[in-house]
Amino acid sequence: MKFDVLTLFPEMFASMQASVIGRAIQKRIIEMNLVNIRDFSKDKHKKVDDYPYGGGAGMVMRPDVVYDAYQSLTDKKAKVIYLSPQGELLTQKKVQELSKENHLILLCGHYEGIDQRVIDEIVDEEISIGDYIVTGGELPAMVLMDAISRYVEGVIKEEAVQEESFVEGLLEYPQYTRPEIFLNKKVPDVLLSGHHANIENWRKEKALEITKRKRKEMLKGKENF
Ligand code: 4G4
Repeated sequence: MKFDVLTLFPEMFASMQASVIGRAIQKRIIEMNLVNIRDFSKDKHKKVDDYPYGGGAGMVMRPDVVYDAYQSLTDKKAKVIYLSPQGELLTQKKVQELSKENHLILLCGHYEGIDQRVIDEIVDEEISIGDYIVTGGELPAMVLMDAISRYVEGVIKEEAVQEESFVEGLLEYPQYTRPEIFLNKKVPDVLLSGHHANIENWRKEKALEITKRKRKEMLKGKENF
């Protein structure tokens, strides 16, 4: 999977080099190409934003600079995703769908966003990672890349991805590791029993119980559970 990222703050993506995604990048399973939108400003002060027509607070990213940054990428078939609070809410289903692409271009906005004309011209999908605002599209882009990368072969153990579908549509069952007794609390006996069918049943029950307690609305239309 190749990600091209159009951003004013390429340094923010250094944190992707750590942990699981960092290893996938080293293994060349994931490629992250950072393009600094500011490099495409023709202004002597490298300006990329300007006042909004019609007035109002804040600044808007200029369409010509963003367009030139996009045009510097040569793959015109790659899907372009704009991370924005107005986008379609990201779901695990959407993440899985996007993981089937070979190449994605992620467009990160700042200030009050980007001039609508260039969005209409180059963006295929507008995605939001949740109903809240952050200062730029970079953190949402990193969330999206991380979530997608987990589905790319070789990034994480296949069992780990499959375990999630075992309790699909439910919250996760609780996890335990050593020591067997911690602060006078013992690990549930069934998990030490080695009885795989009982363990599976216990985990399904717990997943259901936790979902009922924390996220009742997730069970709507699943009354057979
Ligand atoms: C585009 C337009 C995404 C990008 C406006 C981006 C939240 C999300 C931004 C803005 C973002 C999200 C500055 C309002 C950058 N905030 N929920 N901010 N704003 O996915």
